Amino acid sequence: MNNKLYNEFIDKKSKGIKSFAVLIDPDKVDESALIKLIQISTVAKVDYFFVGGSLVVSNSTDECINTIKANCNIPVLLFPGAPSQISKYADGLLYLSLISGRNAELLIGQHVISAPMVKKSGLEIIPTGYLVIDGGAPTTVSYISNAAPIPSDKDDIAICTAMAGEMLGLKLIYMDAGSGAKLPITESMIAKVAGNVAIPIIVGGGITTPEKAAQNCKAGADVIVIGNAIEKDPSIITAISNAIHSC
Ligand code: 1GP
Repeated sequence: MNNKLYNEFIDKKSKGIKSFAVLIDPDKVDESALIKLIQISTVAKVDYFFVGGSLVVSNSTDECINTIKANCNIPVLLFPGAPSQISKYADGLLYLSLISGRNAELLIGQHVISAPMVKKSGLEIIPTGYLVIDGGAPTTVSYISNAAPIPSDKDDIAICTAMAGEMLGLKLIYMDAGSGAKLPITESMIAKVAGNVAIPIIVGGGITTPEKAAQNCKAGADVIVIGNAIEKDPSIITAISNAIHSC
């Protein structure tokens, strides 16, 4: 298995270079909207496309990724809510374990069931500790995961969870307030987690402005993920990308 994407994450972190990932839910874009999104993202120098969601009901993940691959060179990482969303056409897989929850299925159960299929996919697998943080409203991820999120003001729980994930050998930490969160994760929590683990940190959920994206980077996020706000207005990609890359 190659480690190209992960080595890039590590290299960028060591140089303090921040990245921007545009999250695409295959259920929510048709082909012409997707092509427009790809064009804007290419010009804006978006670093990654994350593809997936807590609940993807259409069967269009392969098609979505093939459209991306046919139209740009931006790497595609799967961000799956379930093994059914795995596509061999992507470049890598965020192999998520929901370490903030206590639902054994999302910690290890689904991984066991899908292990042969995941291995056969040939994807670059990046073991990722997934922390869901309370974003002020029930989100799809909090409902589907059937697991309590970390309270937004309990920085210590987030720190200890991320530390445990790192010591278990996970290679990335993904702090997520959930798609469309009313309250994005606080800079205080991001900074404290970043101060206690050495692995790269992805932050997403409810980020809607360039200012917030930049503040999150300054607090210690290495990758900012935005989905919802871009679905509403893809033209914000440019300003957000500039803000992140100026940090
Ligand atoms: C959700 O982190 C992502 O899992 C992105 O959230 O859709 O709110 O940007 P938004």
